[in-house]
Amino acid sequence: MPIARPEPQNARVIAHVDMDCFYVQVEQRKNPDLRGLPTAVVQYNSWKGGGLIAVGYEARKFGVKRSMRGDEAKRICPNIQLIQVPVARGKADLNLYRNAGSEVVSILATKGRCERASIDEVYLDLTDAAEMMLSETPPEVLEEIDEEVLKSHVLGLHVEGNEREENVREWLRRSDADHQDKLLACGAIIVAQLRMKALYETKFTCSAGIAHNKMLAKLASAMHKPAQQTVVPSSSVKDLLASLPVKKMKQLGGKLGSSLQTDLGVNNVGDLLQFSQEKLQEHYGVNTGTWLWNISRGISGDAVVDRLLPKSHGCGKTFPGPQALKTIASVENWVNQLCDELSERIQSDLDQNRRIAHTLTLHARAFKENDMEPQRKFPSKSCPLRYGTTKIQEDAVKLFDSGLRDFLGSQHVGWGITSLSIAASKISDLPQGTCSILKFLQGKIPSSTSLSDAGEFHKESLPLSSTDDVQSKGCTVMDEEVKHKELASEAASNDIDTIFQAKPLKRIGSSVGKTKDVRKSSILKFFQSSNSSFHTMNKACERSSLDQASSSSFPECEEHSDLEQIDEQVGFSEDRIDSDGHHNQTRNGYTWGINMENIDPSVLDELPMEIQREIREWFHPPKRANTSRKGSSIVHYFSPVKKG
Ligand code: TTP
Repeated sequence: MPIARPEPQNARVIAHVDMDCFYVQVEQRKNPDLRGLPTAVVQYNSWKGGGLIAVGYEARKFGVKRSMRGDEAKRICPNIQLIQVPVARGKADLNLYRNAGSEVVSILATKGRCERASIDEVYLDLTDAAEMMLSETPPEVLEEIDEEVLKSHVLGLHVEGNEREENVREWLRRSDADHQDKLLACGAIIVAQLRMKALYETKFTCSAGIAHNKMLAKLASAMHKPAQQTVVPSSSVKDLLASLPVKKMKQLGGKLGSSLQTDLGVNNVGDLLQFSQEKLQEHYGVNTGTWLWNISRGISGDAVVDRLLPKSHGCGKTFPGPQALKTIASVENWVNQLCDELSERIQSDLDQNRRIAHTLTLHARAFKENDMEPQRKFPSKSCPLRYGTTKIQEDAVKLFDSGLRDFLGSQHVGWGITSLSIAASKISDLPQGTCSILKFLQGKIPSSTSLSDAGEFHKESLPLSSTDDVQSKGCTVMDEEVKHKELASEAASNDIDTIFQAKPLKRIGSSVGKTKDVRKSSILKFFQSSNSSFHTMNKACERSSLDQASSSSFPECEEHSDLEQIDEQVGFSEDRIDSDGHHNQTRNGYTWGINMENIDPSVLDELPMEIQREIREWFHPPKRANTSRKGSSIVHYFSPVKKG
């Protein structure tokens, strides 16, 4: 459900940056011989040449589209190069693309708050950088303006033929412009610099939208692609929305958008202007009604959330048509493979980013033979997540069993599974203070060098209790051919913050004037002069996964049936953000702590003194447990408590 938030009082400069035909670019960088050739990336599935998931711009000229199969693409573009997505564990392996996305994010994140919205797109809040540029080196004092900036599309600006760049230059340097437009002009310069930097350092092009809020920036970034940027001055918003079909607007693609069309006769977002706020609230409730009223005026207060890491990890696989899974054994086989991947990814997240996931969710799509109640869907099921591949596999299989029981009800009929996915969500930072304990344990384990080597400890120390209220609605319904992007998005690379997050954000200062030095370096020129010396910057992720064989009782699972909400809540897709612009789930909603009551003193006493001290210092005031429970394992000692 969209959330209505008023715009902050002071004008912001927000950019949405989206990579161009991203997987194709990654493959072209890997194999420079592909550059300039019509290219598409296909899902490994060999049926009719596999499904296209990314289409390069050269291939688009021939009419090749993402919805096509490889065979069809070959028919209309015989020279097309079809590159298969790497495969691991019998399914697509997106690590190459995740890591490539991280490279770009690290560059884009240097000028302001950065929210990674999917595997290949980010939002940037450039307000501070733009304000600083405006006060120190406003566009009107720049001797020269970079060609890449002059190629910007400024909505509402009348441009013709050769005068285009001149008109843009004038617009950027208007001394009589209002403060908002001046900020946007600075934003355009900053974004062009970032895009150029990304190109030179990663060899990837991207497109961008620059506006006063996320909604408008996102709309704008898709308007001129590839390798271009579009600016949305406030004065152009009305015209932009007047001709924007409702279905093109994020959050209006589904039922709400359909209802607007059928119930209110609204086809374009601007058509909403004819309805009063009260009328819209009457139809859709106070929040959604207000949100609709706002968006029809280009108002959207969503904040750019500082987040470079995904809020969940997910992986899935589809089994279309005859490939449907029809036996428990075949389902278990796939569940195990998906869990293996998920376990590796969350372990890597823990090792590299010190983040733990708390909820495991399984979702499936299923059918029944001779279905008497076709409306009944396979319910998504969640439970607290226990670390360790074997445990995750056990729990996921139990979630599946539970879902299947509910799905079949009392019917004894044949069934088939056409898609399976699992997700780890409710990710939070590891509590402070655990570090030295981990180090201690590492030291105790011969030849251990990574956090994962202390796996037994972390696995046991991770939250296993179900005391946290499970809010996550589970996993995205992942169709590998159709929703591959979301799947990828949910699980973007984990090595981002170890490489970049610690970097202080660089400010734009007087160096802005240097734009004249790169006048000859527009993105077009890059392509003209580019040679084949592309180098791969991918950083191999150190990965490890530890299998945990110890048994434990199966945690209660939770059912989620509202799939629309599920789709919205998982992954890099827009977060729930509270009125202060904070991310509800992992930052402000709760923090993990340790319940001293649950720590068995006899175990505590076995730890070295400095570790004991550290554990005791976690608590204010330190409180010696006096409620030890005989026979309880270390699993219970560090169970999470929810702080009010
Ligand atoms: P997009 O940004 O939607 O598309 P794109 O980058 O390929 O092309 P454009 O220049 O038009 O933005 O998706 C980013 C990557 O995500 C894309 O390269 C491949 C992957 N993806 C899928 O695997 N399946 C999908 O259905 C979509 C939409 C994307």
